[in-house]
Amino acid sequence: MTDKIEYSRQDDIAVLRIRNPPVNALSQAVRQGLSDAMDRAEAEDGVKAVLIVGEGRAFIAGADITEFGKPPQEPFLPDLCTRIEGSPLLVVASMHGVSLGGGLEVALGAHYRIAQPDARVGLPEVHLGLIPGAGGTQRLPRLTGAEKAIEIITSGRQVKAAEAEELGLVDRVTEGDPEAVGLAYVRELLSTGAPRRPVSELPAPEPIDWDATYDSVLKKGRGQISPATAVRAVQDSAEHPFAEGMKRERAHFMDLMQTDQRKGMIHAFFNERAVGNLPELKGVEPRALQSVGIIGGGTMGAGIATAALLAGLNVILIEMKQEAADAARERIAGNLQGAVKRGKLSESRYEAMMTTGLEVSVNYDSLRDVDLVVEAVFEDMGVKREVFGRLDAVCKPGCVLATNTSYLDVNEIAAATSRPEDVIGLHFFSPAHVMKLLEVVVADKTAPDVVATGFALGKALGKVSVRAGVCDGFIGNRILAVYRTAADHMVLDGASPFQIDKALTDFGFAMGPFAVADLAGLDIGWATRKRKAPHRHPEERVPTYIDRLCEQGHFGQKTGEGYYVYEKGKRGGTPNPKIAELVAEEQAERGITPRDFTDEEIVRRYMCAMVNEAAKVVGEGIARRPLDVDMTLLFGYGFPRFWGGPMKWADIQGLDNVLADIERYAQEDAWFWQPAPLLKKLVAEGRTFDDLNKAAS
Ligand code: T1G
Repeated sequence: MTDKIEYSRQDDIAVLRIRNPPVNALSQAVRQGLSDAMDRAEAEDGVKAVLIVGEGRAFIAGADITEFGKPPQEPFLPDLCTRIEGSPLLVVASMHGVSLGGGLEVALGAHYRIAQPDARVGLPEVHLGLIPGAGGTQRLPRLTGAEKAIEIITSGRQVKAAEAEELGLVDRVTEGDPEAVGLAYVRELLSTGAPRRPVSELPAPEPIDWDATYDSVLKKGRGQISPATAVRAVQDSAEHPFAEGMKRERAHFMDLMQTDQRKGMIHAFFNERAVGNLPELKGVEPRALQSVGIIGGGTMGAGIATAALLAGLNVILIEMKQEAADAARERIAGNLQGAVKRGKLSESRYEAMMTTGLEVSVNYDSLRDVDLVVEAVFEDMGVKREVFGRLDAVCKPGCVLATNTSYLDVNEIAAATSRPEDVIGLHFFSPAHVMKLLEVVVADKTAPDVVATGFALGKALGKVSVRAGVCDGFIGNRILAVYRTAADHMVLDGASPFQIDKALTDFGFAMGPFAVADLAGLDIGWATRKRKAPHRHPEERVPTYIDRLCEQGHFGQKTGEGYYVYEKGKRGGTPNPKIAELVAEEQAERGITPRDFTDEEIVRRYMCAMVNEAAKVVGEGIARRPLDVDMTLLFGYGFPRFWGGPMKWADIQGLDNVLADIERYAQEDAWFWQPAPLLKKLVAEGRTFDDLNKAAS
């Protein structure tokens, strides 16, 4: 037996304790150990029941994701679950922490299930581009019915113990040591002569409208295929005997295991964790972080304050005037009330945050004891430097001074203080208490422990923090500017903004670039174009048609008209007929004869522009690794998670194919399509962006 399973006897009960830190993933050794331990329990005299428990903080977190993509090794998990279920002994699972994926499937193979009140169960395989592959799509519907099973599987959500008990997923919820309460439950079952209760022998679920369910899940998946596949697997549980259903589930599972979407989503899973592991921060202690000062209580400042309060930090928010300070307090209250309404925050904790957690002031002296200050004032260098000069005078030695600027030079801001080593960029994304991405922008003189403090704040706020160097737009906005320009060029050459938006939402983006521009406000892009105009390269193609709309005061959703026309109270907009006229005028001025674009070419150009600029960002060291770009685009820019990020997408396409396309496009516009040196280097060496990730981690 492997050392992953500790076998012990409590009278007539065999206890199988899984020991595979950190979360008892079902590695081959664990599967082998469980199988051997079941054999042993059935062979020993006097054993009437088996109790399965997990050591540490989780029952079982699921199959071992590090094994995916490698040849499967026996015992296969579905066989193990069926083997456990088929035991002549009474088998009970005592669940605590999380029981996810294969973890829940092992528990469903048991005859009874007891859980801790704070335990959570779920089948999150769709978040990995898969479906449950060890009987989950066959056993769960037999307990909860097809509709609820499909909701749980396609959402991948974690179900709290109380709800799981209501659904019949667990039989008992009892507080206490999982082994102790498990043993007591087994003894109760034995004393009452409770029968073995194989879930597979329960009646098949009642049929539902499978095709309608499949269609709605497919639509909701926005291009991701595994949730819809799960519907078909559950349908199999209703239409075939259990054994046949298991075969069909396995076939679906193995097909999905081969997909690019599974590669992309596993890439995202591991790199969401790896992105915060920076070699240069190993052993670097962050500074104390109990109280946070925020300068500016507009949407961004109030959002940051909300995130900090929700993380249990004390917040002192500074505004220039009492009226603005009061408005900021209202904004924060509104944000927190949203969390209360969603059941994420209790009324009592809300009251505590708004009374003792938050102080709003018009006096900078209130900041003298805070551990970190982040400013979210107007995006103007003069204003920022003035604020930092005041912070330098007021804040205690060692206080971290952070700017939330989205593109200004953090070195220049740091130079406004006597302590540039304490200055860092913390670029939040609006709404700051919702968006997960945080760019931690490291200036030339930023001290390592200040960088570590930026990451510590990000972790406390539940962010995905990415280290960025200083340049215009850091990582995300710099790359966005380029792929957005590629879209603008396609409009000038004949594609409509509406076709481009649709092609990209079909590719998996939540919104296309023009709908995003309407949401953010066309005035922002307009101001950026005016700011950059004096420095433009003569070869740059910058469309002006949309400026005409801005000059008329149309800035998108906030004014009711932009690329789209928005009706009050209606979601989404309809294409603005003015756009075609404005584009045609500019094409005539530029002597362009518009041509047709296929959706495929639109996506390809858009993605090649994104990857090319991303390769420059990595090559220049603005992003440490390609995975840092992937996580930036996933968590800040709505990039479809099932591709894993633009760099993973490029690896899957083949970097040689991407470079060939860029070189072909460069024949039309050599200035815009200058191939990134890093991309050319990797292609020449036959390496991938993932090879770089491995070398850098
Ligand atoms: N396999 C391998 N490693 C895993 C793992 C897993 N299933 N889950 C977590 N880890 C590692 C993780 O990479 C990290 O490593 C460490 O554990 C702590 O994780 C057949 C096929 C369990 C809720 O999708 O959701 O079963 O970075 O930092 O925030 O149907 O991890 O320390 O080196 O996330 O407390 C289904 C995935 C698999 C669950 C804990 N299960 N994991 O969160 O810690 S597919 C999942 C999680 C499956 C079957 C199918 C979370 C967590 P390192 P962490 P956490």
